[in-house]
Amino acid sequence: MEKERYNPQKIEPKWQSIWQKTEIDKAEDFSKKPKFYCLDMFPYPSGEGMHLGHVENYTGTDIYSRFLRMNDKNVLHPIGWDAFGLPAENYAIKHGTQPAITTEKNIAKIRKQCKQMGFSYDWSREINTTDPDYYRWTQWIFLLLFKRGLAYEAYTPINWCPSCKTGLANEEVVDGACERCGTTVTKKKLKQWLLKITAYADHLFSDLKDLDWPENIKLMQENWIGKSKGTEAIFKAKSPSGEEFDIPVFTTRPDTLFGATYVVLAPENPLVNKLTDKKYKNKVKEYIDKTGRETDTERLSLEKEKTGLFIGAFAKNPVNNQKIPIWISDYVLLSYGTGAIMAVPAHDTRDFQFAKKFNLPIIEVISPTGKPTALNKAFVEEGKLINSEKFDGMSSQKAREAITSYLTKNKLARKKTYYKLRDWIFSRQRYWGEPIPIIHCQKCGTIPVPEKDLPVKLPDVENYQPTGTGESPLAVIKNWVNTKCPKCGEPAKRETNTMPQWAGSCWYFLRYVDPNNNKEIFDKKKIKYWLPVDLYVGGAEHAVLHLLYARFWNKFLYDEGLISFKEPFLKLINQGIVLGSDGQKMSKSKGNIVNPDKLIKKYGADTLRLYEMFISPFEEVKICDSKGIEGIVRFLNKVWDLSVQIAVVKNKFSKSESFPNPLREVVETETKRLLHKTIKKVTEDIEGFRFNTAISALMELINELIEAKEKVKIEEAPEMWRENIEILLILLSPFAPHVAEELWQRLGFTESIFVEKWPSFDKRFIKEDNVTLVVQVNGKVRDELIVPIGTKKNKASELALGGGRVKKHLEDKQIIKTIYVKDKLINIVVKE
Ligand code: ANZ
Ligand code: ZN
Repeated sequence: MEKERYNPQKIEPKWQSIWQKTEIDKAEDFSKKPKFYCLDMFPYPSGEGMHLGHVENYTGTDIYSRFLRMNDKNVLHPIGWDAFGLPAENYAIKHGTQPAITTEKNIAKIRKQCKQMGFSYDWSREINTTDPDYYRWTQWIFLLLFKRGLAYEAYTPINWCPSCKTGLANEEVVDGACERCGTTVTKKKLKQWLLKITAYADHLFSDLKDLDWPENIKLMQENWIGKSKGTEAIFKAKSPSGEEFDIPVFTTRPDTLFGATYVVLAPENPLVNKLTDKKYKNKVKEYIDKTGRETDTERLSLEKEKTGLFIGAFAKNPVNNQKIPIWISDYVLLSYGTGAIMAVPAHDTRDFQFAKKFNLPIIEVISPTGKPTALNKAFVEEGKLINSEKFDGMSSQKAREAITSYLTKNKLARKKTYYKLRDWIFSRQRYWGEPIPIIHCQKCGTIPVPEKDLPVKLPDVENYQPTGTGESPLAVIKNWVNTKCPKCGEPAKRETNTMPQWAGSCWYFLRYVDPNNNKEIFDKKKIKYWLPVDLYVGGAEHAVLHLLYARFWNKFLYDEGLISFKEPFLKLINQGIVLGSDGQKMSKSKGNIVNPDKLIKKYGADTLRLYEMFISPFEEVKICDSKGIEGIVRFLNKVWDLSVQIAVVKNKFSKSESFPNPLREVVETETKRLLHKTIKKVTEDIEGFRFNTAISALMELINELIEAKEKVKIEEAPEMWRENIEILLILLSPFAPHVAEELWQRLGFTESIFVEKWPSFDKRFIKEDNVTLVVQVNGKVRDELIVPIGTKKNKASELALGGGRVKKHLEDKQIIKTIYVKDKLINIVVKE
């Protein structure tokens, strides 16, 4: 009979449909077993389908979920589609196909791929952010935010992408360019919806410390939120007409107050109008118009040539009543602190550049030694105070406190914390997003759509082209826009802006526990059982976008009493990025894209899974040259062949004495030891997401077993061989579920391998890395001890003295010293 070869194309679809039918991966609400919520960042279903980064992410969590289920956990491992956003819309503009239709097609494609990969999702919980039954609740949360004053409209200059023709959130502007298309972002004044994420700045910042997240992600969020503790000081100013105004300035360096030689207002600061002298008004207006188009990044740049104007007014430095001029300059932002600064050119780089250019006085007040130096650039570090009257000689740190409290007594200062975080610009002038459920009535103003009228469905349109005027394509659908005011019943108009692509993902992890509920957003009891998410895995590119927004909504829903946890994702792991064989990012233009479909077709999903997990540690960069894949193929063939051979031996010669093979006992002991070592290794490696080393342990195991077969035939020790192969298959099953399941069945099991218990290892079989230590008393060998390699002297002598055989040689004798030769001997020297 010809040997049957491993054929993934045959067995993989078979098991996928069986798992589908038996619903083996279903998560059970309220099960008594301990729950574990293992979440993937859900994909955007693009026309390209899955890429290798998805495969990597989802294989990792699939291994982990399968492993936990076999360890008797009730695992929630769901998937869904984050399907609103620009690509579907841009596709529609190009091809005229409705985004809803393209999206449906793309979802079908990626869903199929997920199934082909054998991912053990609970498919009964699938969600889609563009489904009205889903976005109804996104709109519902928006209305709740609106009711609490956390969603508001403002007419402000916003980031505008001239290519996407839409406003952008600050988080979507990367180095001055649009996060999506790379076009340089400009400013545009538009009426916008904003979410008051700043109300949560404090909690978003401080709660980070308890999260088991990669440090770099936490740091990025910290920097983005930008907590800054400092002092707000009042500079009294007089307008040309003699009116008095307070100019509050925010500074993190109140120790430098005596060096403040002028004040700078942001050009847009309302005080500018009040303080500017008549004869400067025209120039000031010109300057404001010119700078109004610049982005914050440009304005703060150290490379940018400083510009500015004196406005003809003066202020008083609160520490010494010095009269100092008031200027305006674009390097001061309206949106940060108080929109005004005290300029200390000696100790701040921008102020130094500005003072040099406009010939303003520079007074050194901090020196490294406490003595004046020759400044040729700003000295920005801390030091000792000089030129600061009674504070001279103090350290910066002390002086910050002392000067602040001195001014506070005179009501001229207070301690203050500011955040860099800005409110979230939440409206987009595009079609393919959730409609903002608001109605504008001439009489009643801004009126929320009543809850019973949700969802506000996206109407079909013919033209998806953004207008570029700042209106969404929805604005021209007259029969949709024109509606009645829910309050007074008079004709009114719908809000035509849509929500940003991040809206749906702000809360999707909550919906998975109750995806079909059409009475309420979710059943609180189910939330209580499943949440928070125990493990969240996805790409690091979401550090300050999705991950910040989702934390914000979670905190809001917590405050509303809808959920009882302040943080949604307890542990976060980022998979490493997958690069092409040339070590470059995969892209069409470079022609280095490796398509998972092709690999599945050629090698099967199990091989692809193992291959991606084997290339490098999970969190590290992976270079995908598909050379290593042949090694995986060989490995699976070995497992296949050995299992099939064992499967056909039907205990014929069990423990047979007719084969007195002298090697049998030795081989049995050796393989047992290796088996248990492998159980330990694979278990611990899966727990630590070290899939690559787990796989190499399995490879080592199969190689050793094949060698052992040369010494002891299967017929000679069928029980040993069965035990070996059964455990090997169980250990392999989370990584390569199809082949493990198939071979399990061939071994004669009628139940799925995934209902098996994960094996535990027996310590006794695991050879520790020990050495024999000779124990001497006065140079004579009296005992031997087995100790771990590298045992320290203290521990060794403690063990040596405790042993009964040594004790009797020590009785009544005084120990003078012990000599220790690590890993060899210990000699106890006593007085005879
Ligand atoms: C005087 C001073 C002296 C400053 C010195 C620094 C060094 P962070 O840490 O980022 O919060 N600042 C305050 N508001 C500003 C605004 N709206 N636009 C531009 N700059 C502004 O930075 C706080 C510092 O940034 C403040 O401390 C202020 O300059 C400047 F030797 O005040 B400092
Ligand atoms: Zn009305």
